[in-house]
Amino acid sequence: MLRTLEGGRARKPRAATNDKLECLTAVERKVLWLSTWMIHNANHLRPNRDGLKVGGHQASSASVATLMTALYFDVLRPQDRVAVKPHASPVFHAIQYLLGQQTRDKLERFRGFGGAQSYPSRSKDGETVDFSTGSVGLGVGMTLFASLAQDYLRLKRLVPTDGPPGRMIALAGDAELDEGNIFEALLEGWKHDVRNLWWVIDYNRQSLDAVVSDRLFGRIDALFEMMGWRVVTLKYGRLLEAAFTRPDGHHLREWIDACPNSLYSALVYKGGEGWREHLHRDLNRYPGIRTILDDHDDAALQRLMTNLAGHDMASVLTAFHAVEDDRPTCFIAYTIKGYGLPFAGHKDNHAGLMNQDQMASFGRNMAVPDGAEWEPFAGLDLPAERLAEFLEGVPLAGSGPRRHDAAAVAVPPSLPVPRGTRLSTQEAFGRLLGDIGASDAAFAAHIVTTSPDVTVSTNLGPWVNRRGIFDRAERADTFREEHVVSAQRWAMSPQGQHVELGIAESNLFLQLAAFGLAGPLFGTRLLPIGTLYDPFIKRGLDALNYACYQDARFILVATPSGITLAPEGGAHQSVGEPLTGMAQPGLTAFEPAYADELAVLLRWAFEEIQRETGESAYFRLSTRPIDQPRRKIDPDLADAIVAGAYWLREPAPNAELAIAYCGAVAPEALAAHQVVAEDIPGAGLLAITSPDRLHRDWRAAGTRGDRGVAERLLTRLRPGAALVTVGDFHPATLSWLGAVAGNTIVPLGVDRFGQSGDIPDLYRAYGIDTDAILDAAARACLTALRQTG
Ligand SMILES: Cc1ncc(C[n+]2csc(CCOP(=O)(O)OP(=O)(O)O)c2C)c(N)n1
Ligand SMILES: [Mg+2]
Repeated sequence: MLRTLEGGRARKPRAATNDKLECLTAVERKVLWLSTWMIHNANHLRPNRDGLKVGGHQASSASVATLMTALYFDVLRPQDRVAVKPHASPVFHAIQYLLGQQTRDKLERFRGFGGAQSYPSRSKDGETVDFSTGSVGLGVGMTLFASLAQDYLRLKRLVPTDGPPGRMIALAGDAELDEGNIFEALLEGWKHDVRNLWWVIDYNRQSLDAVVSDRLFGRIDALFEMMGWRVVTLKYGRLLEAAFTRPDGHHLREWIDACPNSLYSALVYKGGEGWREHLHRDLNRYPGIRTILDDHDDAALQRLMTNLAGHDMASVLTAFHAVEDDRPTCFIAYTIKGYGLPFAGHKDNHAGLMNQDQMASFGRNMAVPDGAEWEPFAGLDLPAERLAEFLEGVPLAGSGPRRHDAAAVAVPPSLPVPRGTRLSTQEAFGRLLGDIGASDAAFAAHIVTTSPDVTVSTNLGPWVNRRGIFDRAERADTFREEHVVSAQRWAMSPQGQHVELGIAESNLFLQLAAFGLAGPLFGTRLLPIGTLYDPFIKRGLDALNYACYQDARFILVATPSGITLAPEGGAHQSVGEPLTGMAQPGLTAFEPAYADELAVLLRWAFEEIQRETGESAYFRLSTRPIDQPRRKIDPDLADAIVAGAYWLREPAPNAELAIAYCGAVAPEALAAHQVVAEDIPGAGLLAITSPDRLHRDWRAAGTRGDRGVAERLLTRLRPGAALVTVGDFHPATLSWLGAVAGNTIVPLGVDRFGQSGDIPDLYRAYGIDTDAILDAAARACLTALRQTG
């Protein structure tokens, strides 16, 4: 149901000058044309080699042409950052083209290789895209966490604060509000009192398949207001508002307000005749309505009845400019999906494309001459010089690069290895970070940690005790003030360097994405570290993928992991995450066994996340305390640890067997190796710190034409020698090693979960204990003998 306008309690509007309004209206027309033409060109005019529909979203684009024109050509300031709903990409590219930031060549290759991207992409489209979008809902949530990141930097004076803060703006489709991550983000944002945030909802009441339920949307205002947001509803344009003031006009308003979404959409599609029929049927008893109907021919009636505020430039500008404070604001802008196009309002229009005839007729309406389809000003009523001058004066034009080139943060040459003869990697992580927190190392000021309600149980406690929790306001640690003894000191202040999040893992990844883009977005780099339980990576996996896709840089510490957290049991055990770590572009995965390895890797990660061609890093850690090797790590060993593997026990030349282990199963591998070595004295024991790096290097070696790390290590064995791999993860994580140098492999690992127990029971049940390794070694040796003689 179309709802009644509840105007925002914003300030007195500033009227746009007529001159500006004329220019913006002309530009809007061109934006609509170019976005439509770009899609048409890609689908109908470009050679098609594979017979696939190219696609593009003409209807979704038309829906936001007014809103985006208003934003990009008038409202946005250089410091503002925007996430555009994914399927409005053509509108975005058209806008950048008119601003001189996008080439015609790329528009012509829209959705083609190297062309303008189907969905706005930071990494593929470059500079002009502030936040990538594609998976609906995530771009919207991202703006909220970017706003928090901006507050974090400004409150600490890590960025200049003489200028005003940027507004973080999302242009969202209405159906994006179906995504749970939006609500998770809203609640988190309320807790952190986020500011400078605008969500502009393209309220066309249509999703991909359907017209949106009337009842669902009855609650939007209340929801945002409950979270402390201002809600500004842009419902009717000036034509309709004028009609409502005519005699009996209020009946027209009531009729539209009560009109179900599906009927309104269907009538938009049918046009003037359809409106007339329904209005005659329902409102004929009011003379004023009969006069309105008589005054409008079908075309004019269609114009009137579709005159929603989201397509009315003056109304849109008034609403945007009226908001001058930093309160988060949700604009609900009523629009029509496919506005101005032949399939406007049709429920099946999401993937609809205009055919050649429709496009030709649209071109005639737009007065675009044949051959001038890409011309920026062709067919517009205003002189080209006036428009060019207008474009030059747009606040965004000529404002310099949108991305900051933030200085790198120097990382110390080494991190002190936590002391102790028996340690778990999780404990080592806690101590490493605690030591950094206690030090006065300059780089520590750039570290920010965050965790979804597992700060203490992932061992961030020592760090937080040193560095405090971030909050906009100073808040005392009540337990401490009341002298209640606790190991955790939780004072909150703007100086705090830990952002405590609620349990939603999706928020964790969006927060890491925002912190991880602090350099390019705001001008100062942060070194973000997020901790969570390894299996719950899956809960936020799409947001993690989203963060990596936009090349945000952060360190993810997933702990505890695997069945090694034995008594914790089933639902907390992770199996496939190392494969995720290998398969996720933009993320390098590590699973060290020892504290000294972790110290080397964490230091490396602080640099890696700052390298231009670097990646984010994922550490899979364990709560299992194990005996630590007594050794000093020399530079060669450090390099090998980073490269992914080294011989913990060197094999004899041409050895017949090696055991390769990764992570917390090191004691079982060592024990098995000791037994095996009695029969096969030259057997090797390979420590693997990163299946991911090893695998990548193996593939890259083929292209480089050298042997690569894994092959160089394994060719120390005799050709076809037996190899047993073992780890607390899916066996596929390492089974590929058999192919590197043609070894006879028996991969051990975990392929189920769901059992509590202690480590001996579980390792036995899942076949990764010492006996299982010995059995596998015997089998591998027998097979190797049979195969290679
Ligand atoms: C997570 C996710 N699920 C599904 C899709 C496929 N999809 C793309 S657009 C869309 C509907 C969007 O509707 P709305 O947000 O209202 O946009 P508009 O009406 O403006 O096209 C869907 C389901 C997607 N992009 N991301
Ligand atoms: Mg919609």
